[in-house]
Amino acid sequence: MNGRRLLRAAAVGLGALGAGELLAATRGGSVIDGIGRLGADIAPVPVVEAMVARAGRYDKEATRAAVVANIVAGSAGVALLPERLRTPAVAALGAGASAVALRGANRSVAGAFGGIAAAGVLRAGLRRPDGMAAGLLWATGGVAMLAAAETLIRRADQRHGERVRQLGPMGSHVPMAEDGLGIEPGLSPLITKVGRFYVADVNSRPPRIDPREWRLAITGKVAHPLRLSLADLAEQAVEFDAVMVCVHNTPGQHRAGNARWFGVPLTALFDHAMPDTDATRLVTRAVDGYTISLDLAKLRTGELPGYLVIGMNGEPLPPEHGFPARVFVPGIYGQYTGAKWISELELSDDSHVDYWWKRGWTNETLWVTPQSRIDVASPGAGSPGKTTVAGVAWAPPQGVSAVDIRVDGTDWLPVELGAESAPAAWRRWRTVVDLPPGTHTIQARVTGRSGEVQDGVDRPSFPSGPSGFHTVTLTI
Ligand SMILES: Nc1nc2c(c(=O)[nH]1)N[C@H]1C(S)=C(S)[C@@H](COP(=O)(O)O)O[C@H]1N2
Ligand SMILES: [Mo]
Repeated sequence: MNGRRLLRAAAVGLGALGAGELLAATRGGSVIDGIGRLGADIAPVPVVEAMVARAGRYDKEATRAAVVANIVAGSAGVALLPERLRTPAVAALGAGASAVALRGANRSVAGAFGGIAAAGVLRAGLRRPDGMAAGLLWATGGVAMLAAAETLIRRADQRHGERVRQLGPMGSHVPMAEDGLGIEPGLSPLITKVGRFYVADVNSRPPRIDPREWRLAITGKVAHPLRLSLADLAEQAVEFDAVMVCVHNTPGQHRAGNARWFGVPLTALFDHAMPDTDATRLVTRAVDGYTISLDLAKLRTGELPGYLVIGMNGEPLPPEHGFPARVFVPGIYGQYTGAKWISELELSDDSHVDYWWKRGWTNETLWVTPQSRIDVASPGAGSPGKTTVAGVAWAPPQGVSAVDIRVDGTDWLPVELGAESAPAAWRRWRTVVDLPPGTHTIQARVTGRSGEVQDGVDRPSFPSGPSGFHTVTLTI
């Protein structure tokens, strides 16, 4: 086996994947997304953690690129097999790709056909005699078809996004009250705009759910199972401000956003559905197969102040943030707070096993620990020593009572706090410090109203949430 043949087989793999993906994309499906989701579902925790840390906000693009690279490498691998094993190997790849295309977020029969088509093209392509010119054709054809497929899928996503926006306002459009800190360049706004709000989930792309057909099903151990439309829910919804934080938000990162949410208190839904006395957990189940469950008794007493959310910043939930509905408990990390793209709220006993529990994450609901982020550390224009330091801090659900900063590890100094829009929301802060010429480190810490002071010990997200201080370095 020479290198040229391997290269050519890889090129054929790219062409075959392009053909299959394009076929799937004509119906809004995707073989690549299906395989990517399988990867997210089975990757060991260290691999997931490394991916989150390295790929940052481009994790979805990185996943798709990894899928393409693996398919291409796999195709070359097939060419290494003895002739009699190639057909079974390609058939197995095709069957696998079809099966996973049936389980992704936008699972579709077209996706399954795409997997079969890709396998057929791969087998035929590998049979053809060698030739670098042909290889080049396969590769360029493959890239062109992948690009065309990507365009089709993006268009389908855009059309869906527009249909969602056209549903009209979800919540009031009352502007956010000023917090008294005015305009400070670089400081996060009180409300994080959609588009700037982090997106974290196990899918390559959000599921497209048709609002006309969607109903929220409340099932399981209840006296009155319910099926509610978006309009039914909107009638009972209230607005609240809260920060949502991913467990992967190590100090200084932007996997946290503050929004004005519109949702139905879960207690109101329980009043209608009437859970049985032996129901102990609320399982939030999403159309993508993701589940996370919450302690029912704590939801009912308000210790976990949960909502079924249908609006964000006055609009319907955007597809990437869970349209049509998600469960959110302010103060609980995103991974534990409830699913996006809810299909069902099931009242259950303790037998349910959540998505992340199987992967070694704790089955205790993880509270967000208080965190402060430094957004601005900029020397004054005229007098470089006068340095403005500003940022945001959160300690949901009770709220922030103080933020301090320290320079070069010396004493903690209190800063000015912006007004609080709600205890569960983030709060902005600002101060000006005099710094002598040289290089300095600045750290921030928040104290919560519960008395909890931000923990300065650096810990990674896994297994029980991150800690540490955000530290920035600047030179005067
Ligand atoms: N259905 C579903 N819901 C989900 C997830 C998911 O992968 N699937 N990810 C969770 C995680 S880890 C976080 S941090 C939040 C992120 O919400 P956002 O993307 O709107 O910021 O959604 C949560 N809900
Ligand atoms: Mo997350």
